[in-house]
Amino acid sequence: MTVVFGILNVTPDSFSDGGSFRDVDAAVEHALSLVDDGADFIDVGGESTRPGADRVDEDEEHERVLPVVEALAAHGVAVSVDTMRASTARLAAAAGAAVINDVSGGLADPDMHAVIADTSVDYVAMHWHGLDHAVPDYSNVVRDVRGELKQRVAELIVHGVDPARVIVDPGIGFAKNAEQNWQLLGHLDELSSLETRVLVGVSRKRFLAEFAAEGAPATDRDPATATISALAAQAGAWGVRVHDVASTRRALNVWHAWQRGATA
Ligand code: PMM
Repeated sequence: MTVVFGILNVTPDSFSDGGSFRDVDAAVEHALSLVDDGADFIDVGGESTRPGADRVDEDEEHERVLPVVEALAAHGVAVSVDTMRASTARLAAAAGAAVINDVSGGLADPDMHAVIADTSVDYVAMHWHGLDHAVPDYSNVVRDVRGELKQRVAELIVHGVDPARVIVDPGIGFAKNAEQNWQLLGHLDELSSLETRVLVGVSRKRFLAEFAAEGAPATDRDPATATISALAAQAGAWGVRVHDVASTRRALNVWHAWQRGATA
């Protein structure tokens, strides 16, 4: 069954304003409701990845993320940490995280791959082209993204990381326009030939606005997100990363029933 990562942003505009006990409680409560909805992992992020967003100070990121990781691990929840910093990855692994989700694939911090090699966590290497998300001149977006992800996996192997611990992610919406996002989704199966697991994150992203009512809040993009989750599963994705776990889990259950019918 396809794995679901439920998104838990511990940034000041969400649950946390710097790690006070009450904020940790609120974050844990929300995470547990996502687990109830069917999340397999809770993906804790203390730094916005929006284009041009200011980097969060290192200590600040640690203060936001680590108490939540510890609390969730104590509840027996499988935790992923969305970070581009090797220091955060190291401390998060020590605090009980099972996965490090690095949107930069190791490009933002030269120490990241060595830290991953030193720990036993699984590692998501996402396709990334810098903090500003500027769209490069791809010759063929599917081939280029696949090629760059292959390079990230090769670098991890050189550092001594078993590729069985690596998950690649095409980085939908990161340095890609809507048409390029659709090309990557439509050719998702081509990433399978990298022989790693594949994760896909489209949740509430801007290119889904056309499938929601005009001017509607981002939550209106959840049906489109859930549909893509099922289609990604069909294309061989190992996991999806979403805000609204309940609707994606239902869509995946439908896909699963369809699969059972197909193989009966
Ligand atoms: N997208 C965002 C943040 N982290 N991680 C992975 N692995 N894949 C993604 O597509 C991804 C990510 C940005 O989305 P958000 O700001 O809505 O969380």
